[in-house]
Amino acid sequence: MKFACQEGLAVGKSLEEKLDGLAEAGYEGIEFWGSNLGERASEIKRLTANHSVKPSSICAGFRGCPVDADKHEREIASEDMHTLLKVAGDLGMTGLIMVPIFGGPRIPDLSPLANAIDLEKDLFTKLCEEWGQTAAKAGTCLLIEPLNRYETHLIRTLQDGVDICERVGNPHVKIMADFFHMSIEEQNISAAIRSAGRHIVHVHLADSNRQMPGLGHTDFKAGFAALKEIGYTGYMALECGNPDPNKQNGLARSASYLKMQM
Ligand code: LER
Ligand code: MN
Repeated sequence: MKFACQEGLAVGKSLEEKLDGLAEAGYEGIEFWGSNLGERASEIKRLTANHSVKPSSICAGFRGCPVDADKHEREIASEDMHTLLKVAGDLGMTGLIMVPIFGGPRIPDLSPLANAIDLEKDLFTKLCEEWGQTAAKAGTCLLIEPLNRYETHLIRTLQDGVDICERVGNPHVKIMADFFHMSIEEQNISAAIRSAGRHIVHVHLADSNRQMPGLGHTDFKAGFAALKEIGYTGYMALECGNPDPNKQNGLARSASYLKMQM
C-alpha cells in the first residue's frame, strides 16, 4: 500500500515544490483534479519521471453529468471521460475516479415501465461498458466511487459499485473505496472491504469528520487489516481537511499516523 495525496492539499507554489514536499512528508503518489489535465500532461511526466512521487490517479473533473435527462449534458460528460481516461493511461495512473451523479435523479421516473433508479443504473452500466473499452486500450481503469447519501442517491456502498462492475464484466472497470463515505454508508468498513476486495483498486483517506486521519473516530487499523487481507497494494490518497496551521507538518503527521495503523 502506498500513500498519495491530492494535489490541492500539497504544499508549494509549483508542482515541483509540491512533489518535493510530498516526498519529504512520506507520500509516494499525487492525485490530480481532471479538468484541463491533458494540457499539463507533459509537465507532469517530465517532473515525475525521476521523482519518488508518481501520478496515482485523476479525481473527476469532467463536465456535465453522464446520467442527466439532457442529451448534451450526457454527451459532454462521456466525451470528457474518454479524454481523461486516455490522459490517465498516458501518465501511468491507476485510473480515473468518477461519480455518476451528485444529488437526486435528473431523469424522470417511468414506472411501471422502469423507475428512475433502474434507468440510471442501466444507462450508467452502458456508459461504463464504453469507457471500459477506452480504459483497457489506455492501460488504466475507470474507478467508480460510491459516495454517502448526503452527496448522491445512486452508488453509495461498495456493493453498489461492485454490482455495476459485475454487470459490465471488464477488468478495467473497478471501484475505489473512500473511508469518509464508508464511515457513513457501510455497516462495517472491514467487512465491506473484504467483500468488495476483488474490485477495489484505489482508496481515498479521510477520517469520519473528513479531517486528517487520526482526527475523527474511524478505525484505520481495522480497515488497513482488511485491505491487507484482500492483498491490496495500490495507492491510498488523502482527500480531507488539514487544520494544522503548518500545512506541511500536518501532512507529515498524517503520514506517520497512517503508517502506525498498518
Ligand atoms: C466527494 O465527496 C469525493 O469523495 C470525491 O472523491 C468525489 O470525486
Ligand atoms: Mn473521495
